[in-house]
Amino acid sequence: EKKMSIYVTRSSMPDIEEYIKEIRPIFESCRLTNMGPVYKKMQHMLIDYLGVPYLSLFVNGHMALEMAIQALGLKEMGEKLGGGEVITTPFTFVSTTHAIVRNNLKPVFCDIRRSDYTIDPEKIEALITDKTVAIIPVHVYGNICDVGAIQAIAEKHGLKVIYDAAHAFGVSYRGTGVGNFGDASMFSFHATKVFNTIEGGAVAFHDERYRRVLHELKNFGIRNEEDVVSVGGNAKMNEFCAAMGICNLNRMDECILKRKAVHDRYFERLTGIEGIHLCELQTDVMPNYSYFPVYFDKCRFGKSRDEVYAEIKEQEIHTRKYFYPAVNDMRCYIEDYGTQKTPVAHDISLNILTLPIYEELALEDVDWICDLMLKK
Ligand code: T4K
Repeated sequence: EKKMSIYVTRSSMPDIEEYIKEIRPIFESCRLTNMGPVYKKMQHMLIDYLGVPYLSLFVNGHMALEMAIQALGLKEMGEKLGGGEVITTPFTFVSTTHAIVRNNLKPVFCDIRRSDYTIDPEKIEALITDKTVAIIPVHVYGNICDVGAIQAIAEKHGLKVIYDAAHAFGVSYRGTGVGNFGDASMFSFHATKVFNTIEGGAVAFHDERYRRVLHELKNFGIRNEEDVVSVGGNAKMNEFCAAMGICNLNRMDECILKRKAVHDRYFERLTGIEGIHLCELQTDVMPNYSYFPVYFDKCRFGKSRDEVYAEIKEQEIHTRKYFYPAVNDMRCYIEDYGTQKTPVAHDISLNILTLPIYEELALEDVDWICDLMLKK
């Protein structure tokens, strides 16, 4: 019997009737966008769910990050210094680096830790110069960075911290929502994420001053009909996306539990296999099971990451090499950067594979994927 294709993820979908119920008032009122009532309702629900003081919703995670950088004034700080630098990691989706560069800032790539693939705090200080304005670390795969160490470095050197929390929706550390760390955190609500609004994103922050700034930046800098105060763009979340968010947020806990079952099954099947390294759950952290990365050591496992990827793709199992190439090795960055200075990120990007994980993935399919991978 031919099996269906399995992809690295599959969007979480609410019941269609429930979505229709949420969008009916939008049809009736003809209020489709520009921070309408559905936007506001979802914003409040999310502030509650994420346990953050302030949250601004965006058209996607990328624009949320670009505008968080803008709101914090990093570009202007950089210009005063004759070109600002931002310390970040190359082991991420390219969006993180693009957001920095598109703000006329220079990314400075710091290496990552082997344990959880987040920025290595011990390597940050050596990269700080008199042009450094901020650190933009990534809670990659939903793993929380060493927020305490990063905060201490930032305070010592007077730097801003913006977290790319695109993968970390709903993750918390000892009961504190991940969006509370640093000056701001960006979340992505893309279709492929644990929580989706089709396309969408948000910036969480705790300084009330950023509320109006972000609100204006994503709406052309308009304060009121006759007053435009900044050179903003257009990055508002529309009402249909917000309605999708409301439906999906109602199912969040159930969705995370189902992901946990998939995660636990992979763990059970792959723990202790020679040459396979799994990402341990972090202590005191409530995870969201957003990705399931596996590191392959070809010498010990017998097959390389690329061999496993190709072999199981033949069976219509589409894993992904998140994140390969490392950003500093991408065509648009390699000339100026390259991975020589970030050997750990380089090695991880060459040998890591993210396996399918989503709510609807059957445990029998997890077993099947493991059987195929482990076949000698
Ligand atoms: N920072 C980080 C660390 C990020 O990971 C991301 C996004 C961002 C910033 C920026 O946030 P956004 O601006 O995107 O909100 C995907 C996503 O497009 C992207 O959101 C995500 N990271 C990245 C890690 O993955 P691709 O190029 O791998 O997507 P694609 O189209 O190949 O989709 C992957 C699989 O997902 C498909 O094989 C099937 C499934 N899928 C895809 C779509 C589009 C669905 O089930 N439903 C869908 O609608 O980038």
